[in-house]
Amino acid sequence: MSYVDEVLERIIAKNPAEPEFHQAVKEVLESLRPVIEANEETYRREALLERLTEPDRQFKFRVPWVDDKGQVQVNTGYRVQFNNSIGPYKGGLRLHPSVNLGIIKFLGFEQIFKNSLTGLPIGGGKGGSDFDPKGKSDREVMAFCQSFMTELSKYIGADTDVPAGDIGTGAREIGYMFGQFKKIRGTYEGVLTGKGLAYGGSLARTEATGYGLLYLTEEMLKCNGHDMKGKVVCVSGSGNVAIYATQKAHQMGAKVVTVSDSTGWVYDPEGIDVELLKEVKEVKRARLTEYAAARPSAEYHEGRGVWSVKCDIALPCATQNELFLEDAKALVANGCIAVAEGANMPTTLEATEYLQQNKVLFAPGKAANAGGVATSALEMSQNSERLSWTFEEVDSKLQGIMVNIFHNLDDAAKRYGKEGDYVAGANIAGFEKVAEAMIAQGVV
Ligand code: NDP
Ligand code: 2IT
Repeated sequence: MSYVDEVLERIIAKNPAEPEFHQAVKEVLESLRPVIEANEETYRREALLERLTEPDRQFKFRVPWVDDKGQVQVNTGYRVQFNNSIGPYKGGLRLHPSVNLGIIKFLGFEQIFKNSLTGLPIGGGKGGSDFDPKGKSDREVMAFCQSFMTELSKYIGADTDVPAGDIGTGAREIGYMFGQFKKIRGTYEGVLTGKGLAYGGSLARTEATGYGLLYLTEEMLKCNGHDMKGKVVCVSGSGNVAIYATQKAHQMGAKVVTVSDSTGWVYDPEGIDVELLKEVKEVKRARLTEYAAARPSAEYHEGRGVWSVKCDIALPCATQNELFLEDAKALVANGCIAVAEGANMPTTLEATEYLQQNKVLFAPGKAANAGGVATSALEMSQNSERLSWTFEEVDSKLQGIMVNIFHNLDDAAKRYGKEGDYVAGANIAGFEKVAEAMIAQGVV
């Protein structure tokens, strides 16, 4: 049996209840086959794939807090420190009722390669909790965040592990967590990114993932004889990534006609009104029904359906496994030319394969959404030098990083005779640097 197949089999047997983790590992290892085969003896002796797929360590802890009625609630907290061979662990904190160890491990594993692709010195980690911020008062969110950080603070630090936002964790949650870290540890350090501008945050971090997604998409289109101008775009999600992807797409002359949340979706043929969307989602924390109620051109539909709308470009920006094979078929039938993942692993393996077979340009999340973590690393740099850069400075660095990522994965794909396969390109380019660092640092 090949080394890749052996490792895949062992991972499934060892971690049976973690389907998302299996999916992420399978995608990476499948596309690394040519690299592994070319170096099989060394990698086997080094047990490189076994070491790469086993986290350095993982923490699971109780998070008790008191709700507004005086009732004690208990959630589970996680932090998986996956790989720090190229820099301190770095990755977000997801707060969503679906969170479990397998989901945090898939996200942490993806983060290793994503962070490597940024070209910046950051390792891979991820964390979160099954706490649901939806419908909670600010006081309840603060109570949860303080309790979560009371435990998490034992494991993190500006030079060891630097968490950030993800689904359900935005500026409010990061603020409460930063306050608690400072109170417990007594140090003022850049231990979290995505901080408010008043206390060490970076300009453009809020926009970075969505903007970065569009910078990479535009470069991919350009290198394949297209551009963003005049394109019709379907976006899913309506959170941080979706909002700023929509804003940048509009700035580039495209028109975004859909957004969604976990209960329904909006079709707005005149183009999504970003200011209204921000008001509904960032200020009121309300449902998309409120967007539709305030916007005469918009139709609201219950359930899922974004990918049935005819578009040139699809940008899944909500969550994992939200674009299935039947969605991929609908996109191809409607003439879609490109799919770029704003979310982490939103496209199933079968859907990805179908899109690629049908010549749809496909940019995987670990490359396309790397602008968020890249700008987090720029926030770390600013914190270290105790300076703040202008919006333009950060934004232009972000743009350079995203263009560079695209060319790195394009080149890596070509080197292995897989021209245009950006999934393979991203996995290979991300892996090469991490593998080199792991081998150079010995068996640790
Ligand atoms: P937000 O919490 O701001 O928004 C998430 C959006 O996705 C919401 O519209 C939410 O709807 C929807 N959503 C979440 N879970 C589900 C679900 N199970 N089914 C349907 N819809 C769902 O998160 P972000 O925008 O920050 O994150 C979106 C994606 O981008 C995630 O995959 C995240 O890992 C990834 N990402 C985020 C980065 C960042 O910097 N924030 C960086 C790189 C990747 P509802 O409000 O109804 O729950
Ligand atoms: O998935 C991701 O890359 C993030 N949620 C951002 C991580 C970060 O450290 O900014």
